[in-house]
Amino acid sequence: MSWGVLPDLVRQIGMTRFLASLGLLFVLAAANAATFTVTTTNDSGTGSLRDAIAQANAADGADTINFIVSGTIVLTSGQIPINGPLTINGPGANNIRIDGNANNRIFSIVATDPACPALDGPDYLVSISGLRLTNARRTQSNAGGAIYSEHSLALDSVIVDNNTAGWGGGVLFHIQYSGQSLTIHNSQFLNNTAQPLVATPSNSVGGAVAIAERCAAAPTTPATVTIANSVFSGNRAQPAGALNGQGGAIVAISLADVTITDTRIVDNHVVAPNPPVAGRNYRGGGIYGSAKSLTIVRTEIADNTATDATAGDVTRGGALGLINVTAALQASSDAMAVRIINSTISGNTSSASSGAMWVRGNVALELDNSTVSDNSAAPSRAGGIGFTRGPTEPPSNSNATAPTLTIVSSILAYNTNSDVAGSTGDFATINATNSLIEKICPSPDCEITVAGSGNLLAIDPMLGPLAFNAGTTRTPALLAGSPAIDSGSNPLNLITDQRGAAFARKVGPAVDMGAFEYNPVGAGSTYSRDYVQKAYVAYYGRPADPPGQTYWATRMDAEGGSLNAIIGAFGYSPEFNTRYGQLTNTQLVTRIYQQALGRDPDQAGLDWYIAELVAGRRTLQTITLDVLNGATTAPDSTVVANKLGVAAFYSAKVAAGCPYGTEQDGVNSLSGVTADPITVAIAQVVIGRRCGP
Ligand SMILES: [Ca+2]
Ligand SMILES: [Ca+2]
Repeated sequence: MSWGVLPDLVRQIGMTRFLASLGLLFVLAAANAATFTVTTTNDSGTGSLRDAIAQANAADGADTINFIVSGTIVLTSGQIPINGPLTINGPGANNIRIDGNANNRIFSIVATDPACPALDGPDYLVSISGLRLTNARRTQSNAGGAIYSEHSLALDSVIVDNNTAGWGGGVLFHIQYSGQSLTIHNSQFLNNTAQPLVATPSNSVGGAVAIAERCAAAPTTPATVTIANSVFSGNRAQPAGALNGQGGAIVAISLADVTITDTRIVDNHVVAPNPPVAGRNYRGGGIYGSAKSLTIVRTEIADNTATDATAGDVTRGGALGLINVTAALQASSDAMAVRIINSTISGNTSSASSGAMWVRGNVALELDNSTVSDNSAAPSRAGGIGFTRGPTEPPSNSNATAPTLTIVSSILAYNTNSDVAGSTGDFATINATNSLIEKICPSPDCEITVAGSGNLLAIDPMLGPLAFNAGTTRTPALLAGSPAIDSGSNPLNLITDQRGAAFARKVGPAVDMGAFEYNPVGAGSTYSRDYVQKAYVAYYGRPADPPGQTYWATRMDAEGGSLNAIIGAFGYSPEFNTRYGQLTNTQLVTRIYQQALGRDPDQAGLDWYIAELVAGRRTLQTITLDVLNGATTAPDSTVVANKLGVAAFYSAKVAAGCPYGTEQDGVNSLSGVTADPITVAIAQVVIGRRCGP
């Protein structure tokens, strides 16, 4: 064959067959990764997700899977293996659910899983976005309820909910490659559980996510875990029998560099069996573990618990358990570097000790511009942060290195019994700068001293309750007159406070202590306040809370009296994601109609709005304004007016000192209001019963 006949040959047999004849097809495939499309919600067969992934596995190179279906895919023939680089672009977590059928894992990201320490080839990246992964149950092994991965994994805009496994109820990420990464962005992990499901169970750890070395040999470095703009809520580590329970939401036992930003870790739990088993431990209601570094920024860690119903002395760390007792990692250069920046740790509980955090061994803990408040433990035990050393693992001639605490421009307050405590001889000095510590440790035996300048000790910081002060995470606001106002510092040159975006880190002459910057803004114009109230009712289905109403009214005034320019920010909130994130477009638009007008949309209106949503011309937030502005004739206009009247009544009661209650309380207050004036009177009586007439 001379080169001169090549063009003709290619024309005759086609380029693909020509290259294959030369053994070059793999080059073509690698260079032109294939795209497969899911066209059916069937579990298997042509057009199914399972078939698309099988084809991607068989094709060389990094492939892409898209969807042109929505609905639910129930996996009736087991988990789906992914053995190479792959991008799965789901149509949105509200639009498609992958259901594990309560007896399967969903994705297994591993090729051959050879015995340790062998690898199944080089690392590869699997990226998954826009899916809801639900109802998976790993009953064939301990690991990974919805996803098990031995390779780099990126999750974006996924909902992982109601999955169960021995460890990593949602996801187990196994580290074995230098440079391997796990990223979780814009996602929600809800109500996943680590609990024993197999005959030989391992410890129940990491209700939502577990991060661990695949092999027991020397830890892998570097490895990175990045979590941003996400919510972990309702997850549990729930051991039975002689198993430990650790990390209600997240457990990490590795030398990874872990970063968590702009995230809520709330209402997660470690629950000890009743009765607990001697020698077992139950730690870290939110997060437990060890890492090379753990950096937490603009994040809320709240209402997590480590609970033992018998009130025995077995639980530690309602929010966080931080541990580095590995015998080989006790030099100061091997300290686990933990930095908590612009964040709040509040309302967490351990039924024994260390309600906020339990810190053991060679850990260097630093709090920058953060607030640790309202955490609780058993009477006479530290509700705040507990420090201890104890033996190394494996045991050596000496105990583990003592942990250290540095706090900068931070607040430790309102924790039961004491804000800080240490085992005798294990912890003696807090290095503090421009910080407020209300109760250092129990008197009269306190052996902990504070070194540093600019500190306020044994003083009330005047914190408000943990609340959405118009941010996407909750903060305890500084109340007017707080000594923390303008008493802090900002060596990290932070631009904003915990709430991000519009909230400057420095307001007034100096930065405030803690995660929240006090800003004595005006209340906003009456027009803007009324409009914001209307938007709360229609979009969130509840009356505005006073700080939120003030904040958005002020911003609306700054935008020239239009909410349109900031409606996107108004509508982006964890509250919305948590309450409505799992609804379809039809359900969402219907809900807006119900909340604003107390009726379902007419079919033509519904169809039109959904088409606008799908085309990206409108968002739910702008539809909310459209629906409100369109309600100009009775009975719609009457319903809007009545709901606003009750909402204003509710907001006024709260402004006068009545607790807002839960978001659901707010929703309930308006749910019965219609065009009939009697419903307004009834709603006001119900509110008055709680708040006084
Ligand atoms: Ca492939
Ligand atoms: Ca200030």
